[in-house]
Amino acid sequence: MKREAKAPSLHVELFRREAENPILTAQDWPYPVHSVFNAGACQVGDETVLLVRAEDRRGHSHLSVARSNDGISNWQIDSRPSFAADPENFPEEAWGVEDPRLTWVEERGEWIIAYTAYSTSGPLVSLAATKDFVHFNRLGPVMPPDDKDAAVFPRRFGNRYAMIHRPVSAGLGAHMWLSFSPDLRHWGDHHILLHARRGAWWDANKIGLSPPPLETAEGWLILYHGVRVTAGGCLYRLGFALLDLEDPSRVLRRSDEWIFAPEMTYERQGDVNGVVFPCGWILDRDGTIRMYYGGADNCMALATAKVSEVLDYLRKCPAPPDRGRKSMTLSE
Ligand code: BMA
Repeated sequence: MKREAKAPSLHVELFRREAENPILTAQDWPYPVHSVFNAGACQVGDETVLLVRAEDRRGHSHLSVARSNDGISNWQIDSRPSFAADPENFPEEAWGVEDPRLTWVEERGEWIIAYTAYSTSGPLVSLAATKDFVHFNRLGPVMPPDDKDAAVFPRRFGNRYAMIHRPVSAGLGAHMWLSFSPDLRHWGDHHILLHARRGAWWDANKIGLSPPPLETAEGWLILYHGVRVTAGGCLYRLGFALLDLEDPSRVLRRSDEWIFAPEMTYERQGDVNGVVFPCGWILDRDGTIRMYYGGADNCMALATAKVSEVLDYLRKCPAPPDRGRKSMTLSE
């Protein structure tokens, strides 16, 4: 794919695109796939590991492990699907597995993968665990359809794990919810976390968590995608929120403006035009956030930001009016 320079903008851009973008395409795969996008990401020692969604020519997706020392180039990609759908044992994976989010859970000594299992009744949230990205242990489906865009927090609150996810209610929008579990298997105490806005807003029609929550000194950093339905199709853009560290149901800040949007050809044109879709990010020791994102449901790209600049920006963002759990009800 042709490389291109980014057009100048008068906005302050928090994320800078990698010059080598797109960093991974279907042509890099060691076996035939149609497209690669929406990878989960983590750092394992000296290696960056991506768990990449690869779509085949049936339209079904599986997950492929790709490893690199610099997180940009020389990817070593597993020679066959690393995590393939297993519909015989897990019927909810009938139409594939998609969009993984990886969370290192220190007390368990393993990564918890939240992914979309595409069942014949619609997409739902499933969890799996791995210690090495070679062996995967499924915990099974944890939310019924339609539900996706899920990630587990890296630590418990009190005795309970917490997960953000995105159920869809017919005709009433698609909002981000927070749920709790004693064991990662049984989830409850569901309540709404962030609403999709309405009307002209960039995040009017649907919102969903993008990468897993990132712990910072000032709160859980949340990057989410907002969808606006236009005459030309859906536009997927990104915004920030900040949650209270000890009570993640308290939303401290939310950006009014989108902070990243499809601009480059590899984001504007693909199987689904106008999509930037990160499922993974890595915070490096020097304070750099590496955001790995799918471009136009077609390729993988990378953009970086300084976490200090992101937090400076969020400090200037408004505290949402529906801040705090007390003001929210299940019937909202
Ligand atoms: C969402 C998800 C993503 C996809 C995006 C744009 O609903 O299914 O996997 O990248 O739509 O098509």
